[in-house]
Formats: sequence, C-alpha cells, structure tokens
Amino acid sequence: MSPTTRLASRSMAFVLAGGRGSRLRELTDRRVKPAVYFGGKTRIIDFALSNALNSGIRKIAIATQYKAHSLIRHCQRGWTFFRAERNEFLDILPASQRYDEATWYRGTADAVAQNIDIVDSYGVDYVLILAGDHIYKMDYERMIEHHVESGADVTIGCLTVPRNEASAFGVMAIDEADRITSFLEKPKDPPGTPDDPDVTLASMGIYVFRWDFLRDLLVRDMQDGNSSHDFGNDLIPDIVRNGTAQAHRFERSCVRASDEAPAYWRDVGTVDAFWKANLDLTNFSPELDLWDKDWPIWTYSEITPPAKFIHDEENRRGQAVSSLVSGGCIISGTEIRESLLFTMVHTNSFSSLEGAVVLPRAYIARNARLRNVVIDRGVHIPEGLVVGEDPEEDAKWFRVTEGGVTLITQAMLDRRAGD
Ligand code: ADQ
Ligand code: ADP
Repeated sequence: MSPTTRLASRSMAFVLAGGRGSRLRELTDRRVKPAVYFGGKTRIIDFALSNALNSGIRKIAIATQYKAHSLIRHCQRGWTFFRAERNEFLDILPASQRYDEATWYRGTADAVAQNIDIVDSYGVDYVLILAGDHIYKMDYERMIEHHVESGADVTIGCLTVPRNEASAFGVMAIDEADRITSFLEKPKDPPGTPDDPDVTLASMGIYVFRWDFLRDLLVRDMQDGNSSHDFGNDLIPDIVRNGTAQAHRFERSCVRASDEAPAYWRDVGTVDAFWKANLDLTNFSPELDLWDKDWPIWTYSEITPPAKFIHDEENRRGQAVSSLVSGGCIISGTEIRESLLFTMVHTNSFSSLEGAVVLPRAYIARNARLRNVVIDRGVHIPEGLVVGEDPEEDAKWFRVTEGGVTLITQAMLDRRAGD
C-alpha cells in the first residue's frame, strides 16, 4: 500500500447538503440543490461523492435538512459501494434534534458539531469538509497530502474567480507560500489579486482539518453566543486571525479532461448557470469529461432500455444532433438540437427542441416548439406549446431568467391550463 492510500483511509469526507439553493428557483421547491439533476444521468451531489470515492475515501457522512427526501432516496438506492465489514460507509445525518436546544443545524459548522460523537466513532485523523453542490472533478487526497505537509490548522480549497462575481464567495489574500493572510466572507467589494486586479482568490467552501483540532474548535464555537456557527462566517476567519490557514489551489488537484484542458469547476447555483453547464456537455469537446474511465461519476441509475429514435407514421424524422439523449428516451418525429435529455423523456411528432435541458420522464406532446428551456422532471408539455419566441408571453406563465432561459414546471403549466 502506498503512503497516499493510507492517508485517504485515515480520512473521512463530511458533505454539507442542507442548504436549499434558492437561486435555482422552482427547481428546488421540492428538492435540495445537491439533489438537483445534472448531466443526463447524475445529480449534483454525485460529483462530490464520486470525487471522494475515486480519491480513496471510504468513510462519508452527509448532513441534510431542507427537503431531503429525494436526496436520501438517491443515496440509499445508488451509493451502496461501501463494505461495512471493512469499516467503510456512507452515513446520512439528518438534522434530528440530537440536542434539545437546536432543532435544526444552525449553520454549516453546527451540522458537524451536532454529530461530534458520530465522527468520533469513525476513528479518523483527518476530516474533509465538502459542499454537496458543485460540479468538478478533484483528487481530494492531494489536498489532504498538502495539508499534512504544510502542518497548517486548516487547508482551504480555492480558485480564482472574476472579481465582479467574487462577492458570493469567501475571498482571501495569501503570501508567497500560499498561507492565507486575510479572509473575508462574501465582501461587498472584493479585492483583486496582486497579479491581476480583475480576479479574486475565492474559497471553494471545502476544508481539511485534523479531527482533534476541528473537534476542539467546534466545542468552543457551540458555546459562543455571538457565533452563527458557520465555517465561512466564523471558524475560518478565526483561524486566519489566530492560527495558520493554507490555501490549496484547485489547479493542483483537479482532474482534467486532458493536460491542456482548463480546471473545470462550476457552482450551478442559478437557472442560467444550470442550463449553460448542462448544455456545455453537448459541445464538440466539453470541458467537463463525463467519458473519462479513470474518474467516473458514480450514481444511481434507473434500468432503462436504449434511447429510441423513430420516424412517425407520416415519416417525419425523430433525430437529435449535438445533443445527449439518455436511456429510455423515445424521440418520435421530433427535431432536437443542442439539447440534453435525461432518462425516459418521450417526445412526439412535429415538435422541435433547441437548447433544451429536459429532466427525467418529461413528456412533450405534438407540435411543441421549445427553445432555451429547462423542463422539470415529469412535466407534461401540452400539444402546440411554443416557448422561446415571445419572452413577454412566456413570462406570463413561466419563469424567464435574466439570461433568457425559460424554466417550466408542472405547477406553472397547471396554472396556465386552469386560467
Ligand atoms: P455559501 O456558498 O454561502 O458559502 P453555504 O450556504 O454556507 O455556502 O453552504 C455550503 C454548503 O453547506 C452547501 O452545500 C449547503 O447545502 C450546505 N449547508 C448550508 N447550510 C447548512 C446547514 N444548516 N446544515 C447542513 N448543510 C448546510 C460557502 C463558504 C464560502 C465559499 C463558498 C463556495 O462559506 O466561503 O466561498 O461556500 O461556494
Ligand atoms: P426527484 O427529485 O427524486 O426527481 P420528484 O421530482 O419526483 O423527485 O420529487 C421531489 C420531491 O417532492 C420528493 O421528495 C417527492 O416525494 C416530492 N413530491 C413529488 N411530487 C409531489 C407532489 N405532487 N406533492 C408533494 N410532494 C411531491
């Protein structure tokens, strides 16, 4: 066994999956952001979980609270790779009133603090804190190695983002050894870096700690009446002020499509970003490589027959170009371009889709023309619906984003039908 394998086996991943993700609007009305579908077969949380599994981490806990049902169901059905007899597991930790005073997890640090005894029972040396809501491929073991080498109290995953987007992040300044010298959580006016005033070094919201260090910190934080019990707001600024914090640049451990490929990381936190990141997969050579056998994205996948393309009885072609079409789809006499269809989507004659992200089990009746849309799971698109040609008309019934994407859910269609 190589020393690095041992490091992963002495570590656990604690995945934070409790926040709603309200900027995804109606897509998170009934499911939490990590449970939102992404990429045709997977859900957002599968990326963090697969990174952990592919990095050799076999102890994973997931803290949930908001609308956790479909997330829990997905993990129970799909994330069954672990062998309890080798002390491997995936534990789901719903906010469960384990402490009288706190019904819910009060913040991200509280989600770990309320489970201190459970983490103790895992017997690990290192804890990797992850967010369950980003799309990227990363070898976490390299980050844990970096943490051990540097001897810092905490190591924070970070990447550069455009300065005008940086106010959504924790941002940091570093010295020449990548030690963090200052940290500001979501500043209104984020500073640029010394090399480039237009970019900012931002926290990815992922952290490595020694468990004994983090444990002490959490116990103290729980008793602090002024704390919001959040990593980004409270614990990280405190360590930067009073201890040592190391920046780990994402480029050091990202898993790339090829040596020349950029380091791919996305927070698909808005409908526009979600739509774009999904459709980017239809590019000739996508930056996110889902075909890479060395770093697969594991998931629960329904058993489905192959996708089927048929000419209808009037001999109209069912066809898709520059598109991804998942198992179980039936494309009957529909023209599809630059679109991504999840499993078991059924489309019908004289309809066309362009720039469409269609979640599982949607049904599209005849004569529909849909452009630049996100269609929620199980939606029944009625005959003749036209979307993407008249934004004012679309906005009467559906959610039209700043970027001009229309989100369609069944509740919106029901309102429209009832009017
Ligand atoms: P935010 O993006 O604001 O900032 P936050 O809302 O703290 O992220 O959520 C982080 C993760 O924790 C998400 O996966 C979320 O689902 C989960 N979560 C939120 N509240 C929770 C709770 N009460 N219980 C359980 N899980 C919860 C953070 C950092 C920034 C950093 C960005 C990067 O604070 O410094 O830049 O992430 O996206
Ligand atoms: P998934 O996210 O797994 O695709 P669905 O979209 O079917 O699941 O449902 C998301 C969540 O909403 C699940 O927890 C499901 O049980 C719940 N749900 C689905 N349909 C309804 C409904 N009509 N009323 C209330 N809850 C629903």
